[in-house]
Amino acid sequence: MKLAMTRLLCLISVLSLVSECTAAADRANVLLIAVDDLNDWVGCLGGHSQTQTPNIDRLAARGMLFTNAHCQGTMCNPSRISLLWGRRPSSTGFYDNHYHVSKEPEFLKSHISLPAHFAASSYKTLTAGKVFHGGTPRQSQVVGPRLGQWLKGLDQPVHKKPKGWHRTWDFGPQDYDEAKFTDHVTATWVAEQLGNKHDKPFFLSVGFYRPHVPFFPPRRIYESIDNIQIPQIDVDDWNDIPDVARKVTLSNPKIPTHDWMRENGRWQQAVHAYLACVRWTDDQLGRVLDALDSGPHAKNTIVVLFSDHGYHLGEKQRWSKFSLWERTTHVPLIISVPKGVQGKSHKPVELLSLYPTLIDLCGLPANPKLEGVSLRPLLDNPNADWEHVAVSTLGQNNHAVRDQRWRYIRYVDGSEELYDHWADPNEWTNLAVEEPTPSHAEVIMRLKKHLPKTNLPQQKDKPK
Ligand SMILES: [Ca+2]
Repeated sequence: MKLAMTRLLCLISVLSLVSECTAAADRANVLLIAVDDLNDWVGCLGGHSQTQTPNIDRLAARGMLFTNAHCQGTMCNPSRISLLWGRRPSSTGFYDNHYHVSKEPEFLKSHISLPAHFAASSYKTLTAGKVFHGGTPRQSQVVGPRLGQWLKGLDQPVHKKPKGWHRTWDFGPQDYDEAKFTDHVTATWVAEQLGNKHDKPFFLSVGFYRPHVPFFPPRRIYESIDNIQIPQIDVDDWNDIPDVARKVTLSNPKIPTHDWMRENGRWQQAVHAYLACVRWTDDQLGRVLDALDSGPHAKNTIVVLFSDHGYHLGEKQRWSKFSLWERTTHVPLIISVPKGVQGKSHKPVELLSLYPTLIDLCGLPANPKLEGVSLRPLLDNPNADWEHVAVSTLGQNNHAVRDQRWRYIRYVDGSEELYDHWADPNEWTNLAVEEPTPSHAEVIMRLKKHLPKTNLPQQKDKPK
């Protein structure tokens, strides 16, 4: 009797192992697509009337489009560290672009990155292009092409630049073979992986470089767009913005000033080149989606597309990222789950939610160090009750809080801004004046409660 019981227990144990293995094999694959410096100039978000992104739009149509998604770090490195390790910049001290994860700063050694978490759960992890800023192949097992932001000997300078500008700042068409453009090479490799069979479920992360500077699209794409429309500005916009904002957002000497762009007649040309880069990247995304759809993983792959942050092209009379305004924090975010709900969610969400969302969707163990919340309730019902806001950070103790209607900004010196997106989508009228109306004061009180309580000093372990 005892022997029979032991055999039965063994059998149950073997069956449960088999069942676990089956469950693991049945797990969905993940295709995580990062686009560098893409603002909301995509068709399905309506950010610019001349943008053409048919492939981003078709991905949005088959999944959930988050129309009110925001980055946590307001430039490449802090945004990517935040979403790939699941922690706010204010909880890690990674606020700027200096600390490359390839040098493995001390803090990150005690945390598990998103791809490493998937690898620990028996996923095959693959990567190509720019996913980690200053990246580290060690976070993935299989590493594809990781070319630079521009290609020496192929990309040709377009402008003679003022001294001191960052080396990447240039814009205009390029004339070499399109198959040699960095994002084309990346897409080719990713498409090949998607056509292959893999012995385990996979986590494939891909990062497209464009529309990051230099805005260098193929000439064919550049010349397909004309009569460029530039963004609207209000010449009096800066009259009600606190002084600290000027210091925080206009003090970077490495990027062009709006005055330089205007005085040199370059505003329209830069917008033109940016639009062309967006279209070019969208073409490469199309090649990846085609490969997925015609390959063996079409029905069992979660697809995520996001940008690390937005971008100013003259809005608020400034350029690039590095601000706490909508134009910097607002990002495209699409999550397409096999057999999932299709639609749009207008709730405020954070890129910080990607890590917990993906491990939730794939049935992986939780990671107690994550600070974001899973977006699963909104993937099931885009209008579900949602008490969360989106918080973005620029340097120590400068934050923006975004809900469905308002943006509240508080800087380290206590200065504030408040914008009503229903009345003022360009954020021209700061409502956090000396004596705000009672209703505005109430909004400020409510949003203030979401400011991070922890504001660690900037990381000091700069890589050598
Ligand atoms: Ca203003």
